[in-house]
Amino acid sequence: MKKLKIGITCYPTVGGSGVVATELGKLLAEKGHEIHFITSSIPFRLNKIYHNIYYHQVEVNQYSVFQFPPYDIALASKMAEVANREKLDLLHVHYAIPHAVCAILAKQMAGRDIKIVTTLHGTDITVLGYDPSLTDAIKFGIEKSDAVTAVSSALVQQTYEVINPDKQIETVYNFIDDRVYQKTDSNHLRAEFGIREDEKVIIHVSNFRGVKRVQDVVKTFANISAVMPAKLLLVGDGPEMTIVCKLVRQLGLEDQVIFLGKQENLEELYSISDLMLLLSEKESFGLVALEAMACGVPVIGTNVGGIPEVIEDGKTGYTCNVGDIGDISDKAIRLLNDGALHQQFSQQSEVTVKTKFKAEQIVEQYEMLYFKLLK
Ligand code: GMT
Repeated sequence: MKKLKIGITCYPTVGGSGVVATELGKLLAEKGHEIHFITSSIPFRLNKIYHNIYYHQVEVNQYSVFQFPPYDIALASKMAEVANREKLDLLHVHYAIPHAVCAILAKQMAGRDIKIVTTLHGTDITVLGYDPSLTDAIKFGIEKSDAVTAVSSALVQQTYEVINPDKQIETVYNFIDDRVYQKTDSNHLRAEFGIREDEKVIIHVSNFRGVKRVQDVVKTFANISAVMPAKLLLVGDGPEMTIVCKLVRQLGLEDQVIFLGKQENLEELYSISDLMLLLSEKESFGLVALEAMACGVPVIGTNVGGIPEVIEDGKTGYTCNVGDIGDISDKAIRLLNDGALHQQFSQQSEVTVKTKFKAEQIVEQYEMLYFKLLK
């Protein structure tokens, strides 16, 4: 199979879209392709040296006349420069705005028929798609890309509803590296965090934005801990943190809730957890749910966006209505109280990650798409 030269652009510092883009680049490199990350800083998941992964930094001119430094122009220029110098076959951009539009500009600047693949990740459509100052640019980015993918069928559907592009959009699910995300022996952490043997551990991981409804997680946990000994691990940080801390105090849960802030090596935290709660009001996929499932942790999520495509209701976890704290709590308590059911959900979660979301299969799906475009 021909080895390709692929430029990848993503947000390198935060969020699942950057994680998926970087993991994809790493796995493509392992298959022998040459990968060029064109980003504003080194993607944080690019944590080891690969002989065939290159990093090209986008530098933005801060000249005093600019009220807003022109990042988009700098990115497009860098993409065009790298595309020509390295003779890239294609640019794969993650997140529509501004990356897809920059890639189209770069293609024109480079003067070569370089192919553009755009992957939609969620908020680029479900939040930015409703902003009239961006809708037309998103539509343009989608329609002028050579191929467009979205991380769930729900996101494909929403893109047609919100943006109405004249373009075929293919679902390509997210994946995780199951060499990293698997049950590990991190039991020592329980004692270090002061978690007793008889306590159940509930985990939530997010960027603490309003859309994640972290307060619902705390309210659900209050109901759980009223009937069984339990601890809640809150992992991540963001705008809602102050309000969440206040709620924890109001509910008198300070001794049961452990705020961990941003963390790496999440597999160690998942491995001491019994249940994940992902109660977002918008979620195109829910990468953290997949990470938890890979470590054998069942997830209760909301039935919005792509979450029901990740969590099989009644098999690997449950899906509930947004804000229905009563139903979510009942299901959590039932699952945590029933050892046999929990074990069944836990095993099925691992199987689902290894089958429906198998990394090799998904990387192959992207490769097939690339080869089809370059035929
Ligand atoms: O969850 C976020 O707010 C971050 C956002 C991002 O752009 O990285 O995540 C989106 O992309 C992830 C990777 O495809 C998905 O797993 C998340 O579900 C999606 N977030 C939302 O749709 C809110």
